Amino acid sequence: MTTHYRSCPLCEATCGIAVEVDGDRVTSIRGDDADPFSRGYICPKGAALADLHHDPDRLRHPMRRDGDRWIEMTWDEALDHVAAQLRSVRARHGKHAVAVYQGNPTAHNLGLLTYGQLALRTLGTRNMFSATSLDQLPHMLAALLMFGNQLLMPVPDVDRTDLFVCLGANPLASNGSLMTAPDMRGRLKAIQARGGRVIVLDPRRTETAERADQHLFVRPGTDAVLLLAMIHELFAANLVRLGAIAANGVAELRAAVQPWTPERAARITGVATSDLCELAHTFAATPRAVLYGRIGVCTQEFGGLAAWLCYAINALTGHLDVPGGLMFTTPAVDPLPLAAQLGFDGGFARWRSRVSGKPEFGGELPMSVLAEEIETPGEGQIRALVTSAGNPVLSSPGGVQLERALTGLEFMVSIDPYINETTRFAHVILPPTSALERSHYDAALNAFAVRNVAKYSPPLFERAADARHDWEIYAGLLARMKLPSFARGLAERLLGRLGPEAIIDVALRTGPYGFGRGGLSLAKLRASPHGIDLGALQPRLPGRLGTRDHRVELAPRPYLDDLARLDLTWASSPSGLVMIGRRHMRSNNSWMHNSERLVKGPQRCTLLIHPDDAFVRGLEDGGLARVATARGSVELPIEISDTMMPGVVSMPHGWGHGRRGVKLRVAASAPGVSINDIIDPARVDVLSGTSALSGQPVDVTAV
Ligand SMILES: Nc1nc2c(c(=O)[nH]1)N[C@H]1C(S)=C(S)[C@@H](COP(=O)(O)OP(=O)(O)OC[C@H]3O[C@@H](n4cnc5c(=O)[nH]c(N)nc54)[C@H](O)[C@@H]3O)O[C@H]1N2
Ligand SMILES: Nc1nc2c(c(=O)[nH]1)N[C@H]1C(S)=C(S)[C@@H](COP(=O)(O)OP(=O)(O)OC[C@H]3O[C@@H](n4cnc5c(=O)[nH]c(N)nc54)[C@H](O)[C@@H]3O)O[C@H]1N2
Ligand code: SF4
Ligand SMILES: [Mo]
Repeated sequence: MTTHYRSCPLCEATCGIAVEVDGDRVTSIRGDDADPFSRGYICPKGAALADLHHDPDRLRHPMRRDGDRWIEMTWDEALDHVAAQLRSVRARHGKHAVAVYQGNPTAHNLGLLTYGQLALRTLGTRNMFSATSLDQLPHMLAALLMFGNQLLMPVPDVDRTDLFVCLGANPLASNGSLMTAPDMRGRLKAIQARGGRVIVLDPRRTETAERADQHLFVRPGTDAVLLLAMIHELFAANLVRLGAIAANGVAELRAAVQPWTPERAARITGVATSDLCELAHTFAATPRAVLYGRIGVCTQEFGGLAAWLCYAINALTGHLDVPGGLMFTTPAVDPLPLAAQLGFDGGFARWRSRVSGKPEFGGELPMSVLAEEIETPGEGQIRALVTSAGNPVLSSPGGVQLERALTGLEFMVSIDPYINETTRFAHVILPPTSALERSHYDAALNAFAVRNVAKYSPPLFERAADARHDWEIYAGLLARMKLPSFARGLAERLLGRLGPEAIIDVALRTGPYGFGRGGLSLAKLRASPHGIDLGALQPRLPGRLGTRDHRVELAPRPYLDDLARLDLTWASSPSGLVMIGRRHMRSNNSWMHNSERLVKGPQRCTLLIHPDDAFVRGLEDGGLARVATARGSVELPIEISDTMMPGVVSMPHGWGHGRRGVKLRVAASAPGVSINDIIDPARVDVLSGTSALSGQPVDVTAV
């Protein structure tokens, strides 16, 4: 029996885990008490890493599809075939005919972050897609327009704040996002223990709200109105104090908030005028306070505006770049220069999508256009698709339309360990090693951590014979693609042999903690298996800013222009039933329902509805509801609960495993239904192109 220490790569919390191994079996996974960041915390998903590793449904060899049958291939056969197919499509239809979709685990996988990025970006296609446009794009856009770099997203300094205002996030279920902070329950308790307060604004009284000092229901999609009115009140009460921040746009912002009085906002948001004003005053008056907004503010019709205003309100009250406020990190591996070198450049609306004219962001198009770009004939049509660590059939709105589109592709390859709702359409699946067979460094998530930390995890198991890491799959493909110039030379000669560790070592040595004797290096991290704490967050402005004049932009033009749309939409008060999502601690997007230990217990794919809304529709707890939109309907069990705001229902995403051809034996036993089958893909934040996952109008009836 041996114990290995490493980081859990499943969510953004990056918990330290202690994995006990007997031969080639994992016997237990616990929290690592000696990890300086997570201090022994672990959630139920951490232990499920063992299930993923041992899962008999996890693919161990490349697979080729022949109709409904899957046939094993050797790696050479598979990589040769995939490269030849992609080259053929490029030769016949041009480079934009090959589309790419990168999913969420990319951010948790060093090989995908480095080699995957490089390989996919060097394809040179405009049809790049990722989970970004189903997720944090509005935050990235705000970072680009306000701070001058799309990766410069500030994080809440939870460990030193005295007032944590949480808008559209449920860290007690999600374990935090764009806020890497293991054990958020403990960290929020610590705020309260030092006399501070936690305030949650959410259409559901969530797990986080239950433990907060105050919870306010806010109507889905109205956060921008709420924040505008709070800023209106700040100006009206003369409470705007920028502190040490140098910023442009204060006067423009002041003018922009004038129409948004607290009284008007109350009618739209459902937050009482007195509560809204009190919140603004308390926030301004608390020296160490932070307002943190996450996916609930991003993935809605006004996600762009809301994400901007979340950052802006912190800046206006002197809570940006100060301890206890919203801060920029100093990660040991700085992703800003690294991303630029890997071809991940910033930019917005430099071009628009072919069919419906949605804006590019960071070289990617929003997921809301993938299906139409495949299905609409003409110059520039997508003919081939590479999916990498993603399951867009379940994770993007319009799942049914996307399924239809996928069947029309000339070629599809998926780099993925499972035959799931998406990859079953691939012609070839290239499965990577399991997370326990490869090394790990949180190159992305450390940049959003509430403390500066660094930790390297070596591979735990010797990889299975004939298994390939994600990075090796990409290196193999890139070499065989015979792309012109740069990529080919670099990939074949250099990167093909080095591996992602070498990139991290160089980045560590040249990073902020690397220089001089005793500086950080991979060797130093190897000698510290529990990880190294590099201290609390430090003020970074103005040096860190990428804006031309090194000042924060408080009122970028695209946002001011978008206010007219907000005004038009909320000319009348909201009505009708709308739907939101929710996350559960024992689930992780769409791909962890094949773990017995995680899915056991009561069915979690249910419809939450307020008692009054249930009563008028004759719905009974435990009965079956039909939830319908113009896109179709799904049926699922009803859970009546006063944790819901009246007028709002909730169902989780990532379910719907009952589709034909899915090879997930455990998930098939409680398949659930997919919310994204009925969310309208045309509902987007028009400004940023991000899908509006939240606030979908629905009809609910008893079955
Ligand atoms: N309605 C609704 N839709 C949503 C959301 C919502 O809140 N509501 N949330 C959105 C958000 S925030 C996100 S991030 C997306 C997620 O959307 P996706 O990223 O598309 O989906 P996941 O469910 O994370 O699927 C991950 C895929 O990666 C594979 N995988 C896991 N680990 C690895 C690995 O190491 N290497 C490789 N190559 N593959 C791997 C899994 O088998 C699975 O197929 O969903 C979005 N969709
Ligand atoms: N257990 C688990 N953990 C996860 C994931 C998972 O699937 N399961 N997914 C991971 C991923 S990919 C991400 S991006 C993060 C996301 O992490 P979080 O942002 O914390 O995500 P959620 O838990 O979905 O919390 C979003 C909250 O927004 C609320 N909400 C919905 N619409 C609105 C609105 O219009 N306004 C406001 N104010 N609130 C609204 C919802 O009720 C919900 O409570 O979680 C990550 N961690
Ligand atoms: S919270 Fe759970 S899933 Fe996330 S890193 Fe920690 S153990 Fe892993
Ligand atoms: Mo996400």
